[in-house]
Amino acid sequence: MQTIITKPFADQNPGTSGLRKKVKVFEMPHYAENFIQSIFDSTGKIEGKRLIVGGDGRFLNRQIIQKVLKIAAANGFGDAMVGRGGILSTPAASHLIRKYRAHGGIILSASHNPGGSDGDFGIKYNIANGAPAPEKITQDIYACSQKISHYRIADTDDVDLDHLGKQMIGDMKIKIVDPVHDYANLMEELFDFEAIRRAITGGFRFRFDAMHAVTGPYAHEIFEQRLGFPAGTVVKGQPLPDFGHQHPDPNLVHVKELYDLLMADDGPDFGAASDGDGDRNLIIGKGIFITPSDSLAILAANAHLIKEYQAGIAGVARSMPTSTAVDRVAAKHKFFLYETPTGWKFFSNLLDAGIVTLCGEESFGTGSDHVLEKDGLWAILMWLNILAVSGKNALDIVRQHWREYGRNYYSRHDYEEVDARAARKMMEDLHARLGSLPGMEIGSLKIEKADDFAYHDPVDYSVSSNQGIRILFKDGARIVFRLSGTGTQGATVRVYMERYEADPDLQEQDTQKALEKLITIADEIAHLKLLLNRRKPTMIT
Ligand code: G16
Repeated sequence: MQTIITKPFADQNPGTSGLRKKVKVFEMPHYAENFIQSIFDSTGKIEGKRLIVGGDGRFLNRQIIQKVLKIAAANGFGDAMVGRGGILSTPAASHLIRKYRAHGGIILSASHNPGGSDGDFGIKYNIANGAPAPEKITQDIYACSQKISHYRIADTDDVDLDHLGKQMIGDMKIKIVDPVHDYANLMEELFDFEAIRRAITGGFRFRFDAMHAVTGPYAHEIFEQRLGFPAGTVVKGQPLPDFGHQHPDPNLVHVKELYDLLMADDGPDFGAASDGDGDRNLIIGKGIFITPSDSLAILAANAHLIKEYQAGIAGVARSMPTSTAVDRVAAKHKFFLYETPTGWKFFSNLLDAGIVTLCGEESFGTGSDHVLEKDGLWAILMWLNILAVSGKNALDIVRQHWREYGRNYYSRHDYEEVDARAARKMMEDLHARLGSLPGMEIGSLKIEKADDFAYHDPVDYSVSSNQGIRILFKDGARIVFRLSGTGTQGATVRVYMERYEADPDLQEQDTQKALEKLITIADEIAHLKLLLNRRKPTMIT
C-alpha cells in the first residue's frame, strides 16, 4: 500500500451528474486518482464496507476500474463487487448497491456524451440507497479535491475483470459478478413477461437500438432470451469503447435509422433505444415519436395496468424544464406532483421517502422507486407491458391521451459548445431583466411571471437556487433558459418551449410550427443568436 504525494486540480467540481471531462484530462497523471480519493474521503467510514464498481465500457473504463479497486483496497474497503468486463449499467449498479447493502458505488460513465480516445469520460458516485450522490456530498467531494495532498493506492497487478469469481487485493476481496443477472431478475419481478410473450406470439414486432453502449448485454438477455423476441430484435448490442464512432445519445438525430424504420409502413410496432450507461430511453411507436415528457405522462396515466403499480402511485415528479403534461395526469388522478431542478439526484430523496413513485425528465430519463436512478430498459419494459395488456398500439394510446388531457407541444433547442463567457453573459443579462418582464405583452401572449427557479427539498429542507430562468405566460405557455451541467467543451445553452393545446382538432400539428411564436419570443427576450453568435440551434429535440 503506497501513499502518493499529489496536488489539487482546480476543475474537479462535479456537474449535473458526476465529474465529466475529456478522456485526455482523465489521462493526466494523478487526475483520476485524486478524484477517487476525494470521493472516499467524503463519504463516511469505509473500513470493511462494500463497494460496487462498473462502467459503460467506454474508452478508459478498464484502466480506471483498476485504479478504483487499488485505491479502494488501500483505503480499507472490505470487498468490491465488479461487473464482468468492467460493465455495469447505471440502473444495474444502483440495484446492486441496494440489493447487496453496499456503502456505495462508483460508476464510470459520461452517459450520452461521445466516447473513444478523443471523447469524454466520467466518474459518478452513488450512495448506500443506490441514488446519485446528493449535492451536499458532491460539494464535499469537490472541497476534498481542492485540498488533497496525497492518495493511497495498492501497488499490485491488475485484477482479471473477465472471469467470474473471487480475487484479493491485500485484505480486500473482489468479486467479479454477472452484470446482467440480478437486474434482469428485477425486471422480471416488476413486469408481466407472460403478457408480453403472448403479444409476441400474436405478431407484435419490436426493435431495440443499444447504440453499441452498455445496454446491449442486458437487452439481449431480457428481450431476446427471457421474453422471446426473435434474434436481431436488438441491434448494435455489443458495447464498444467508442460506441462504434457514434454518439450514444438516444435522440432523433442519433437514432435516425430507427426512427425511419418505425415510420415505414412495414416497420415494427414499437422501437426504443438507450444511451451510453443505460439510464435514458427513447420511445417511438409505429408512426409516432413520443416525447419523454409525454411518455412520463402516459406512463403515469396507465401505471395501474402494471402489477407493480396496481395499488396506485404515491406521487410523480418531473424536472422543472420537463413539460407539464404529467401535471394534468396528477391533477386528475390526485397524485402528489413535485417539480425539481434538472438532475436525477433531486428525485432520489422523494423516491426514497416514498412520496413519489414515478419520475421523469425531458432529457430522455424516466424511472420509478425500483432503483433510485433513471432506468432506460425499465421505461421500455413499462411501455411494452402497457401495450401488451391494453392491446392498443402506441399511436392510439398517445392520441387518446391528448384527447383526454390535452397536448403539450414541447421542444428543446440547444446551442452547443458556445463561448462560455458569452453564455454566462446572456444568462446574467436575462436575470437582470426578470423584474421588468411580468406584464409585458408580446403579440397575443402576456408574461405573467419571470423568475430563476429555486427548489426547496421537502425531505431534507435543502435549498437549490439558480436552477434555470422561467418565463411563464398567462395562457400556460412557458420558455425556460438554462446552462447545461453535462457538457465538456465551452457551454451549452438549453432553451425549452412549451404550450398547451386542448382542442383535438389542433393536436396534430408539426411541433416546431406549433411553437413558432414562442421560438421567436425566446430569441427576442434573450437575444440568443446575437449574444451567442449563432444563427440557429445546433440541436433540436
Ligand atoms: C444527467 C442528469 C439528468 C439531466 C441530464 C442533462 O443525465 O442525471 O437529470 O437531465 O444530465 O443535464 P444538463 O441539461 O445539465 O446537460 P445523464 O443521462 O447525462 O447522466
